[in-house]
Amino acid sequence: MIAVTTLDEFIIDRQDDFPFATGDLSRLLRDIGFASKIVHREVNMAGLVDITGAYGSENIQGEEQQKLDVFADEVFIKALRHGGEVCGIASEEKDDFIAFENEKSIQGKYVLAMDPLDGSSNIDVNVSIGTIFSIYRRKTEAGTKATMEDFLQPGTEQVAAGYVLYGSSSMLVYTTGSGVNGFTLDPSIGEFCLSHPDMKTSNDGKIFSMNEGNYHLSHKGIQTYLDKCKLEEKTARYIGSLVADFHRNLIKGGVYLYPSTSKARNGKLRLLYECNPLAFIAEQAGGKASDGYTRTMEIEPTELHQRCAYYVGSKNMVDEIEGLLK
Ligand code: P6P
Repeated sequence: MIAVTTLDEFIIDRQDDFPFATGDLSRLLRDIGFASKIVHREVNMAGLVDITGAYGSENIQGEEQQKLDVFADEVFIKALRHGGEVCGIASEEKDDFIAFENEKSIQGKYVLAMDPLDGSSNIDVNVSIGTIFSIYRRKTEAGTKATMEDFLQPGTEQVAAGYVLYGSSSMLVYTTGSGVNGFTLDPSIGEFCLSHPDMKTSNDGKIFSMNEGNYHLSHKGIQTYLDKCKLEEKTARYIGSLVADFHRNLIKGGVYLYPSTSKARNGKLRLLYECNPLAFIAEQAGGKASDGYTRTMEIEPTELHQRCAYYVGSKNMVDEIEGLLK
């Protein structure tokens, strides 16, 4: 029997690194791991059970909700409400944030922002999809209902962030500000096991990831950067699923670009539950994330679902993009 470190063991071991940790964040991370296993199971059955068809209703993004979107949203909300560690949740699938009122949750020290199933348009074509989450300490007093103030915090205030990638295998990758660690789900024992300790990304990379259908809609500096990538014979890789593209580039080196365009003035990606959590991971792994002018984690949020341009990955590549935009 090979010795494996499960996610739960790792979280508890690392809790000792935080002398004042009361275990609340540890329990919250374990609740996220638990909910991820349930979503993993449904994602892996998607082809078999009639839950891949479009759900019919639309979310705030005006996108048709795939049934798995709704399922994942409900699984995480139920698990976190039951766990009682968060007093509120902001979700891509919900127009407004949820402020829990039950006796335990209203005392919760944290709030969570999430995209429960990003890239869900890829579900019925069997492309990897992912969950992205971001955790903050609440600003308002424990025992009161969460308010918008608890959610509109810059990314620098995150206490933890991570993602789950439902791919050829399911992985959970997270940081609490002391490095990045990756866990692979072993379905035979139902545990996420430490498979990628202390993940680091290279300063440079050969991979650039962008929907080049937006080339002519993008800033001249972005066009120059893309032209340069081709002259340098870099590799174009774009799956159309942020978590999958981000994860590949984190491991192999590379940069993901979603610029603001003449059609989408503020880009497409969401600051709170897509850009900030992955920016935290990227920086903790030695990479960088910005909107081309400002460090992503220093952008002051003003709306729950606000969008921002996003360049994330190998530091030197993001630096080069910023140089061309300035
Ligand atoms: P486009 C999926 O909808 C998503 O939010 C990301 O996962 C993905 O990288 C991006 O949008 C794809 O957008 O405009 O290239 O189809």
